[in-house]
Amino acid sequence: AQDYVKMWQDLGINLENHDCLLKALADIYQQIYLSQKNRPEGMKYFDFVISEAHGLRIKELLEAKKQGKKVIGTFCVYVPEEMILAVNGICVGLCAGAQIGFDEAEKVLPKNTCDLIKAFIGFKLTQVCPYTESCDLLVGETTCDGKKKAYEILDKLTRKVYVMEVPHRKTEASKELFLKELFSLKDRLEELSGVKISVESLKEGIKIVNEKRKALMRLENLRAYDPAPISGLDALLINQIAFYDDPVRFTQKVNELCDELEERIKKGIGVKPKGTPRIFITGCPFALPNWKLHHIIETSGAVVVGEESCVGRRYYHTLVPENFSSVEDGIKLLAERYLKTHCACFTPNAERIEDIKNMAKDLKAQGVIYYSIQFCTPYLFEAYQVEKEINLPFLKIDTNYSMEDVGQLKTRCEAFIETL
Ligand code: BJ8
Repeated sequence: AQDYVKMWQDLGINLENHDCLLKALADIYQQIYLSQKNRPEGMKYFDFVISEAHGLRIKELLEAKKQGKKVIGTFCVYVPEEMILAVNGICVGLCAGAQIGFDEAEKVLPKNTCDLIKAFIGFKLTQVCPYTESCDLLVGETTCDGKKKAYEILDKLTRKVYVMEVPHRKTEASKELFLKELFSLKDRLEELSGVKISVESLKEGIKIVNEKRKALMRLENLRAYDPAPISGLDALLINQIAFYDDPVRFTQKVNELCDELEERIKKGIGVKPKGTPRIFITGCPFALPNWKLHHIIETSGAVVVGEESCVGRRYYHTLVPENFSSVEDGIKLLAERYLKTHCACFTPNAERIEDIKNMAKDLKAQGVIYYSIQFCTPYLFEAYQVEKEINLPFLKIDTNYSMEDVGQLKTRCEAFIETL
């Protein structure tokens, strides 16, 4: 680990803050993840990736940078990773899921800001994230008001932010606007990397990301079995790692794990007994290391079988066609694909409700838990319509990253699960 210290120092990491973070993480991981029973063997790789999240992976990024590759950070699943790969870049998701640097963050952000935003600003202000520090460019987007305004501040702090406009409607005009934005992003990425996107490189980027999404979809489908072959916590972890691991290696490891899960299903092996109540979660994203709700549910006698979330289905929902003959056509296909993501920042957003219904049915869920991060207006508002249209027992959870309400949430989840 000694050479990591030097690496972190060179990146400008605040070693004292960073040490506290790593220690806290190791403890929580032990307590939440490693204490689970009947985990698949294939989870060993993902445990390893987590243990080396600030070590080996950062080393890989820095080595790639030495060879001229650019590292590009993103905060939202509307930013096309395929285009980043097409300029030979590396894409890393930077949303943050821990209460770090909140005192600092609250000096620059309103108190009533969602914790996801407070966390990425807090991570920056306390200099604890080697990913943020490794990035050559941070791509923000105009989704919710909080993020939009936070990127202005993040740019003051880093001078590296580029914001792409994401429309809020699904009209023809909005589609045109989004397409134009992807062309502008292409220019920015080409300028940064010195690499022009070609039909071949775009196809290659699309292929890599398609394979990753297919593997994640395969994993989701396997969660439909009873007994569930994998815990919701482990599936969540894999979905979180999808945002920063090497995509080709990651895909291979997810597929290997899925092979194992298929074997388990054949033999009737599960993480919990057959007949364990099955919970489906919908709502805000779960940025790493936000494991709170899954942990509460899975220690309350249920198993989480799926997530309609950006760390979940909204990330891997649709593939991009791989046969096109110009860069322009390829980008058009990307724009179409990305606008099939149904985030609550859009209005109207009825497709999201359809997605939730279909997923809950496919995954044989018995109850839906609606998760929103406190002060997240878009998802809090949509809860009303989702509840009205879902014909399943429904529990709404409005929480934040603190551990203060864990006892209360556990009581509510237990009571809910008992009724299923
Ligand atoms: S596509 S969900 S990743 S915008 S939780 S910061 S919405 S106040 S994260 Fe998101 Fe893209 Fe949509 Fe997905 Fe704002 Fe809500 Fe906070 Fe949120």
